[in-house]
Amino acid sequence: MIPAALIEQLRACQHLAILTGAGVSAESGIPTFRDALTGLWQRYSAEKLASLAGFSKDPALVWGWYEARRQTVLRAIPNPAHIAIAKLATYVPQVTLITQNVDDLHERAGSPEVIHLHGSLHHPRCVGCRRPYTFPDPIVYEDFEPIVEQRINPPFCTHCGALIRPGVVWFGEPLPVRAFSQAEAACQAADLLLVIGTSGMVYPAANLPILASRAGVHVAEINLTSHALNQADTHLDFSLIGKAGEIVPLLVDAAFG
Ligand code: BJW
Ligand code: ZN
Repeated sequence: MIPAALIEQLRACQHLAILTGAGVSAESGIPTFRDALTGLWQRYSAEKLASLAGFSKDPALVWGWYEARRQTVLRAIPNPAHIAIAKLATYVPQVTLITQNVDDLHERAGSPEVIHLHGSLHHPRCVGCRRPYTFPDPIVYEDFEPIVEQRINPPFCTHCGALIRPGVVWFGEPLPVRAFSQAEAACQAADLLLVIGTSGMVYPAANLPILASRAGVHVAEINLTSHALNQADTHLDFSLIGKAGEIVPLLVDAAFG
């Protein structure tokens, strides 16, 4: 059941900010990080696989893991949550879509602009000259078993010969400065912030709902389980519990259908 007050606020909204996390892509078959049993950090070591120290120690292991995840994403398709979010841009005058996800499912669902706070699986770069690296064709390996710990030969830069690294933000690394400042500005200037499918445990992204609520922006959470955004001082105006792929289309239809 979608609260009538939220439907009204969405309908009247001039600037909508949306912050998404792994839960929005879960129904496309992409594992989240912290969900019990299925979360990536339940099965794999973040220190070994998602840190610069881990990459420096064993780049082939880290590349195997990221390549398996990229292959999973290439085979995945946007779900009704991505599609309903993309539709919002046609109804609301200004939409700022901010994602912590490293997949491209928002783009493939048709969202015109996406702010990626934690980078992308699809945009690796050189650790030396920082030039972007383009994956060779064929992009999809037919015989690649996704999500298996297997080593692959890391790519090297054709310009300077240095190692190529996955284009994601690892623990202890700064977020892209422009992306984060755009996200901060939007979360404080919007009328409404939808926080969809994130545990709100990773900083500084987890500060965005706090900034919004301090600026008087209404905040609505959509999640399988309520995290109350992990902050006693975040005023959550609405908490909609359920699958993003069901609730987001219901909300968009209720407001604009
Ligand atoms: C559904 C659903 C369905 C499921 N429908 N919902 C302050 C305090 C403590 C620590 C720190 C702090 N500030 C910084 C830190 C350190 C650290 C941090 O936050 N640690 C915490 C874990 C304690 N942060 C950093 O290191 C960041 N960098 C930094 O702070 O730099 C400072 C610096 C400045 C200047 C110079 C140098 C440094 C970087 C963080 C990078 C995070 N990277 C990752 C990996 C990306 C690469 C990869 O993919 O491998 O990003 S970690 C991982 O978590 C990934 C995600 O984007 C991120 C957030 O996860 P998300 O999306 O919330 O997923 P889950 O799994 O946690 O939650 C899923 C949710 O979906 C759940 O709520 C489910 O219920 C829900 N759900 N199905 C609806 N169908
Ligand atoms: Zn280079």
